Amino acid sequence: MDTALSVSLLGVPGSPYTRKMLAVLRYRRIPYRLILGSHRDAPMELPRPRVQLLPVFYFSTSGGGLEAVVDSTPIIRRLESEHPGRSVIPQDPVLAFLNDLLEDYADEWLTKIMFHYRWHFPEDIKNAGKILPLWSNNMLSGETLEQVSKSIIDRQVGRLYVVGSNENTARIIEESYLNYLGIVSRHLECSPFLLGSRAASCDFAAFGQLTQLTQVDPTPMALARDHGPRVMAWVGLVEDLSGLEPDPDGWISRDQLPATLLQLLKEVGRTYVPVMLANAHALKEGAQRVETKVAGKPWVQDPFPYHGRCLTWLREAYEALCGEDRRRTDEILKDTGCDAMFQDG
Ligand SMILES: N[C@@H](CCC(=O)N[C@@H](CS)C(=O)NCC(=O)O)C(=O)O
Repeated sequence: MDTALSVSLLGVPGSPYTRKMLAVLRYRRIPYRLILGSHRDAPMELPRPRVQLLPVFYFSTSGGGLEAVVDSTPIIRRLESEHPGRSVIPQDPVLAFLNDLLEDYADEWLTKIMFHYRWHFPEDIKNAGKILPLWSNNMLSGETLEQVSKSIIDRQVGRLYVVGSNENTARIIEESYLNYLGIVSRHLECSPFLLGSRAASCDFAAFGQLTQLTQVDPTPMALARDHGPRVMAWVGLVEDLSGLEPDPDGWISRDQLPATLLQLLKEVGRTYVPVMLANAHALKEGAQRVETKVAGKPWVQDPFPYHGRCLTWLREAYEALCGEDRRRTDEILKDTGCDAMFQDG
């Protein structure tokens, strides 16, 4: 397979992170080749990644070979250095930091909402059980589809606990989706993207999860239609931003953040922050369970080592802010609840 001329990646339409990366590649006008499928469908000659996640990117190595890389957030930063222009990372260090935070919130909290709705209610389970196997092989016979559907449902419903979706947390997750739809709808009334008139990586991260929530799974799709049609429409727009000409001055000003962005940061501080902090605490103590409260309601889940690493990366980004940048960041985060992540380290 000729992988030299373009970026090659392996992924499927039902993977929010695959959708995130495809939208980044289109917006950035980076030629790419999508190999449709999961790990078991990957061509034999391609290397395997260390962790079996989607999407997998295949990058050329200096020795003329290929390396298989996963994890969308660092891949976006790598693409920035290898393909200049049409950047999705704001230059202002304060905005770049807010972008990191909002990208991680989308990747790690919105995905809880996505996975919860996909595998919690019977109608959604039935829908995903049919569509996901067909997205891997659309010529499955009806009989095989029944079998594959059953096994994927058993596996994924059995993994709800991984994202922290359980009877204790279901209402918290559902409430946070409605809050998110409300805040982002109001934001989009005044701004095309989260950080201004040009798209940032945090937009693409949100877009990835929202492709599933607003276009695939029936329950969250109906909620988006009723409570966030503007968000639903935005997802259709962000899918292909290849024609958008980014204005060099299109980022919001660090000194005039829209009120709706502060509301979104408060929502981040209300949900994702206590869970990330409690997770880090559980990992440090070697505890069996993460236990905390979100808006006064109990949140219980298994510890998740990857989230511990996300928190470390965010803290490193915060520590790298100097002088006036740090001061302004602190001012923005104050009263959002997000400040707790950077005081506790
Ligand atoms: N942090 C990773 C997360 C990637 C991820 O979780 N991918 C999902 C599909 S969207 C996956 O491969 N999950 C493993 C599985 O379903 O077995 C990223 O940003 O790329």
